[in-house]
Amino acid sequence: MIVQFGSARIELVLGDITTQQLDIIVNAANSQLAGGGGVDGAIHDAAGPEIMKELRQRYPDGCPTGSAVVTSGGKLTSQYIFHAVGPIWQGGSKKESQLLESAYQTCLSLAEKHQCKTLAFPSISTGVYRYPVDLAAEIALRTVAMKLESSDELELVRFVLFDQGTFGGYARVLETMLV
Ligand code: AR6
Repeated sequence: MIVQFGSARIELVLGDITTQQLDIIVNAANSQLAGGGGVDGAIHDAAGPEIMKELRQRYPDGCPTGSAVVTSGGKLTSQYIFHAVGPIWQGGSKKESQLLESAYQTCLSLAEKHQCKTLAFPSISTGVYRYPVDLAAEIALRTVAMKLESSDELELVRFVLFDQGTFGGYARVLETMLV
C-alpha cells in the first residue's frame, strides 16, 4: 500500500526489515541498548557484532524511552541504524502514547539531520512491549504523515510489518487517513 503525503510517500509492506535497502533502518531497541529478541535480535544478527560494539562505546548510558540513537549500518546496505526505544504498554495511563510518538519523532528528526531521504520503520512496541497494534499504528502513521507534509528532505517512509495481523492493523488506519 502506497500513499502520497506532500512530496513524499508512506509505504506499508509485509516483510523482514533487515532486507530493506533504504538509507536508514529503525530498530525497536530497549533502553539499555542491550540487544534482545524480535526485530532487535534480527537486526543485530544481520548487521554484525560491530553494531553492539559501537552502541557500547558511544552510548554507555543507554537511551531513554521515547528517544533514539544512531549507529552505522554494519553489514546491512543501509547507511545508518536508528535504535529507537518505545514504551512498554502498561494499560495506556503511563504516557505510553506520548512516548511512542516521541520515539517516531526523534527518528524523523534524526533522518533530516543526517540528510537521508528514505527510512524503514518496524512496528515499534507492538511485540514484546505489547502495545496494541491498532493504537500504535494510529500514532506511528499520523506522526509520520504530519512530518512528511512539511519535510523537504524525506522522500519515503516504509513500514515493514512482520505479520499479516500487524500489516492489516496499519492498513486499516492508513485507509481512514485518506478520507
Ligand atoms: N522485521 C520487521 N519486523 C519484525 C522483525 C523483522 N525481522 N522481527 C520482528 N518484527 P519487538 P518491541 C516485528 O518485540 O515490542 C526486544 O527484545 C514484531 O513481530 O521486536 O518494541 C528488544 O530488545 C513486532 O510486530 O519490539 C526490546 O527489549 C514488531 O517487530 C523489546 O524487544 C516489534 O516487536 C522491544 O519490544
